Amino acid sequence: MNKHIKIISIVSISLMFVFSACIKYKFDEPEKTLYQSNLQETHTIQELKGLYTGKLTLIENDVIIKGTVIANDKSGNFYKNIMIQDSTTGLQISLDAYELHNWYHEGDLVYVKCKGLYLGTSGGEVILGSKYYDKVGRIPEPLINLYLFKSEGGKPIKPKALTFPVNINLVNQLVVLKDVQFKRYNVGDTYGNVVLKEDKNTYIEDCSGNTIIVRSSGYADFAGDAVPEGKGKITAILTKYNSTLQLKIRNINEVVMNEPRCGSFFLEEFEGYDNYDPINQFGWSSYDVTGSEQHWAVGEYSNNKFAKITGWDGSSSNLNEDWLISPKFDFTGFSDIQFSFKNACSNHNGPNIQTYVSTDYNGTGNPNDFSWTELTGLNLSSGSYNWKTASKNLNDYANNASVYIGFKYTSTASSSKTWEIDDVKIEVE
Ligand SMILES: [Ca+2]
Ligand SMILES: [Ca+2]
Repeated sequence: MNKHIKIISIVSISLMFVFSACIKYKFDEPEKTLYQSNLQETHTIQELKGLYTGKLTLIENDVIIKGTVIANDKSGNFYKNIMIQDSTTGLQISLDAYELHNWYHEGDLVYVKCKGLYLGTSGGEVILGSKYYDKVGRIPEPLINLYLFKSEGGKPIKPKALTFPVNINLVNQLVVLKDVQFKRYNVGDTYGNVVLKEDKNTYIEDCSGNTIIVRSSGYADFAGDAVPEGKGKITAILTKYNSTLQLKIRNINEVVMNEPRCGSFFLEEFEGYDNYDPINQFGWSSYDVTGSEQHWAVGEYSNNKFAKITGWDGSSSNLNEDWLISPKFDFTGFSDIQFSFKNACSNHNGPNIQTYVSTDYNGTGNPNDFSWTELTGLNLSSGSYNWKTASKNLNDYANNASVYIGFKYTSTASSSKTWEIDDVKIEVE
């Protein structure tokens, strides 16, 4: 074979490979991803949602919507659904199929012929799908291409700026939240529950202490990643589950936190709490050792929230031992650790609040099964709900990776004060 023929043969064989690769790609992808270019939307997404009657609603007319894909199942954080968005709002479409990201990429333009589909709710939000008993369910895979059509000309949607207080109109849309950080107790922990494969909440805060949940699936490809320490921005879908606003990450590369953190090492003002009773959020836990009727809860006075407990039931005192236990603190790398908190109490007779530190507490158990060292000489309120600030250096705990602070409340059958705790703060150097 002369040299030229040899080269031509190689080129031909290479072209055959390229050609067959193209054919294969075409077979793999488009059979479920139908393109149809002559569709015209009749309704905005907002108008479509307006057709929901308050119960499972069949779309009987020729309603067509158009939207851009803002989320799919690529990272595993969204399961069997895609989200599309137009100029009015976003919409979850429930689809009974896997690997939806191979059909509906972020930025793809999608038309939905809604006639024959149903509107229903999930977590209080209107979504689009098929009928499943008396609820809205997933559109069966073989039927998807009767309703969803792709069109040329799609491009990724730019996230809208999210600020506090959250604009509820941005729910179901792609948003970006800037100058925020994960709450201290989430740092270094995982995004999702990879062991139980369950959803998990982590919390984002701004430098003024406003917070929002970041909810991540245990199946997400980033579920086992460590939550970053720094401050920065997060791009995600703003979702709402009943009254709870949540950010859902679609791609972990959209969490960019590499600036220094703002604020104190730790500050808890108890303002962001939505479960008042008992306190069991943001890494705090209440452990009720005795007197199950009474325990630590969030109280509020003059637009200020705080942790509160009393053994007084309105007519008599009751026996109680109740612990309010902080998130776990990692003091690795710090030598100067200043701890302080505000406290106030009622004028009743009763024991004072006691403050302890533990390096062996496991985060969930009965605190009496672990070792605690009492912090003494603290500046405590003498009554009339006058706030005092107690402070103490915790330098003895420098470089300890697991430190808990516990506020121990006790009352007896004959004496009980009301105690309040606020502005629990740690500064480190
Ligand atoms: Ca407060
Ligand atoms: Ca109790």
